[in-house]
Amino acid sequence: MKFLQLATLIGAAAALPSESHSPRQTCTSPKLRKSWSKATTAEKTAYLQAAVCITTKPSKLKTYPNATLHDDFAYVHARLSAPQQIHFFAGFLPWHRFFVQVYEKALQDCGYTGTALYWDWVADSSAPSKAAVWDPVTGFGGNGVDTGDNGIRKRVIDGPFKNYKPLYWNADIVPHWLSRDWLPGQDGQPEIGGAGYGPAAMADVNAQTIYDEFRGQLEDGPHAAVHSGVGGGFFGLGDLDPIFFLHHTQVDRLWWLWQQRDPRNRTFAYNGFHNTDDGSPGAAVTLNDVLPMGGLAPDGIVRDYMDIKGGKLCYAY
Ligand SMILES: *[C@@H]1O[C@H](CO)[C@@H](O)[C@H](O)[C@H]1NC(C)=O
Ligand SMILES: *[C@@H]1O[C@H](CO)[C@@H](O)[C@H](O)[C@H]1NC(C)=O
Ligand SMILES: [Cu+2]
Repeated sequence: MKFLQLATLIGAAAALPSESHSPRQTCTSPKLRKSWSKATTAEKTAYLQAAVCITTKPSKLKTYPNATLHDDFAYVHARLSAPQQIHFFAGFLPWHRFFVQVYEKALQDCGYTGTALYWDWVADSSAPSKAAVWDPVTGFGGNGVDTGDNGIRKRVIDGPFKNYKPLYWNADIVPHWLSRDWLPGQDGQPEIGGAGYGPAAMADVNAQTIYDEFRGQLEDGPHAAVHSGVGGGFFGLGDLDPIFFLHHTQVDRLWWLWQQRDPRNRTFAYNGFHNTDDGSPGAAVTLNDVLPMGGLAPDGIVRDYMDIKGGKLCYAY
């Protein structure tokens, strides 16, 4: 009797549809990704040291004589944005999930033993300029200022990246200092905005039940509001500010939270159309679509980046 019950249970578990999508049950100890404000000082220091290491290591792609590995990340992100292969369609979420993973590996190659960390800007939305991520010692430094030596751009003058000179601006060679230009506090809004990425904004995004509608509202809404709130090189493709990866790890976590509301239906939920040069909808997306990584890592397949504990991934939030 006891054996029969057990056999029935095993049979039922094997029949779960979610199981059939992840045949490789290799993710036995997923690594926890924490928020920056919950990480210890030692963890934050180790992360920042490795992030600085990436800005000093020579380029892997050799796109320019004095390019660094961090410049490679900026270059690939900008290059894949024209024509648009990574934003403004379904592929936005799996591509950036993959990009964060490639960066996490680069941090580890620089001696970091932790995981990607995220900036929980929903939690910080009522006073974003006070967020722990801007700390000059245990964070990424603060707003840019007019120093007169950075063209029209405000220059970040504190924190670990004050001496980092990004090579690219939108994949063009434009050496300049890292720039930020926070949205001023106005109309009852705190500095760096906040209403666009607070709990109410996220509730609207989370109300979407169709993958590509969720993706579109998250990308065009809170994700974009953080980019424009921080401003400067973070506004567009400009700098690929190192804070980018904390921002996109948060976007990744918000997608995962949405998937977790109905994991059987949503873990592999993926729909929508590719972009085309003339703006008309392209081919329908599929889980077999390629995720290009421009030489930073071998290209991936969307299906392998849908489940954070399956395919090519093994982490938790
Ligand atoms: C890289 O070379 C350019 C000149 O081509 C120079 O303007 C820039 O400052 C250099 N960057 C670094 C980090 O040395
Ligand atoms: C899964 O999605 C289908 C189609 O959208 C829907 O009919 C079904 O109720 C969903 N299942 C659950 C458990 O929500
Ligand atoms: Cu992007």
